[in-house]
Amino acid sequence: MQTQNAPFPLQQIIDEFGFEGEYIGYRVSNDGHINNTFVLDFKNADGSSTSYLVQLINTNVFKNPDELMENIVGVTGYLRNIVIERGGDPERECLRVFFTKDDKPYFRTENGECWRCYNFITGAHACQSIDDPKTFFNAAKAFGTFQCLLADYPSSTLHETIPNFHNTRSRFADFKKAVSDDLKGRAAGVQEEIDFVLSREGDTGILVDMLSNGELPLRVTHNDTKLNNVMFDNKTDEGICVIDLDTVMPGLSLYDFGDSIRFGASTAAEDEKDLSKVNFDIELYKVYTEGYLSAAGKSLTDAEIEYLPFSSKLMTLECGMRFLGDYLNGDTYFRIDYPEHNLVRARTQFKLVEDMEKQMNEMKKVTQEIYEKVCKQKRHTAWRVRAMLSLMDERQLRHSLALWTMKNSRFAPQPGSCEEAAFIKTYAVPQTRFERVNSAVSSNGRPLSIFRTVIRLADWQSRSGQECALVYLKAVETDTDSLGNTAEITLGYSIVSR
Ligand code: GN1
Ligand code: MG
Repeated sequence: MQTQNAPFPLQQIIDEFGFEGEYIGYRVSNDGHINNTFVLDFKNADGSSTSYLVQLINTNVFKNPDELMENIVGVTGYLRNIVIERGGDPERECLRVFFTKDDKPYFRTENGECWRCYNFITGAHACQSIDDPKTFFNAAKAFGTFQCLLADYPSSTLHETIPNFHNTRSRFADFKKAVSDDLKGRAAGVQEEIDFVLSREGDTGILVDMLSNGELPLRVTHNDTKLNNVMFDNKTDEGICVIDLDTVMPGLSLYDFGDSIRFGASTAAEDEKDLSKVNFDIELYKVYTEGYLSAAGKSLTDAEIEYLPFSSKLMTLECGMRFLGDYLNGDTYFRIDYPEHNLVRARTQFKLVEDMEKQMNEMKKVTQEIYEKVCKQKRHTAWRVRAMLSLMDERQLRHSLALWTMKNSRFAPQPGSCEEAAFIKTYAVPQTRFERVNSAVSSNGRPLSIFRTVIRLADWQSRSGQECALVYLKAVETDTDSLGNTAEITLGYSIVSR
């Protein structure tokens, strides 16, 4: 047993989390710049093996590990339920927090180190760069879906694990402080890079202001959507699980989109020294936009769509100024492998910003084109359905569903060959999970939400032999009385078959 040299308190980890089996060894898995991650392998009595992902939480970055883990326990539990409801494999499609013998989501060593443990996702891999554009498309779908799944998560229960994380204006203020403090005397050597940032101050407040003016909606977002924060299935290459949930907080969809483009739509690594190799790749931008909009586009507002290109540039500028600021501060935040590492990273980001600025018009054009292609039909349906909604109550919904099924299902009895009432009872609307797709104000001024769900009728193949899926929507109005109590009233349902 390699207990002696392990860079983690092995025996304590085994005791606290109650791992069984024989310890085989560990692998270092430090894809990120913040936490230290290890995979620990154990051999079970029956000869099989089990691996665990063990992480040393960076408490310099995450100052309040209790709040951090409360967020993650909440979000992972919520996602787990959805995966189970959808018939997926929760051990592979979401993270699971292991609890200690004292029922805590992490433990603290005598010297203050905080250790946590997750399930190790088997049969999957992370990607550091894009060899095949399909990978980027799959990452986009995974992040877009992640955002949709969390659309109804109670965001008020989430702690802000890093305050002002993507508040670019406040990041800019931090940067200016790093320049004026110049703790390591490095500023004079990087004046050109400093000026690059300072000349773009005007950009830094744009999204923040739109959020506070109500022009952009606050959502539950991931906030660190690097390509290597998705696990891809080894066989299908689908993005099966979004990881690194430390920064899941209320935020803008644009943060998630922009940060993915920053990292993934580049022709080189984040720390490539040869800047001639670093270019913004608009083809990859298109691929990501297509994947992201196919998963989340229908729930985005027009303003969100419009600012997708700008957010890509802004998130890249923000990350660059964070790297450069950390270089000036003496590299206290991001893990580095050599003294100039943060400076090298900052330079790649600025090169990408320049490229994006040059291609901004083209980015805007292709974004609109993709949006038209991917989302227009769905939007149109949503509006048409909204107009019909108040016409249908639940009984009528069941009725239509049953009739639709009779007409389309290969196995259903023909209309007339059985009692319609009995049939309707059999094919009652199943319990299912709705996702919010649109918000509006009802005619009496109350907030109105449109929810959507898909019911797959796997056993009832259609006459053409294809799997049947029913999409249906419901409208819910929220009523608030003078004491602030709220009640949700379902106004109506509508089916859109597909
Ligand atoms: C950090 O941990 P990692 O490597 O996924 C950072 C992100 C940066 C990213 C740059 C908590 O992410 O914000 O965009 O490095 N995470 C935190 O590569 O600061
Ligand atoms: Mg991270």
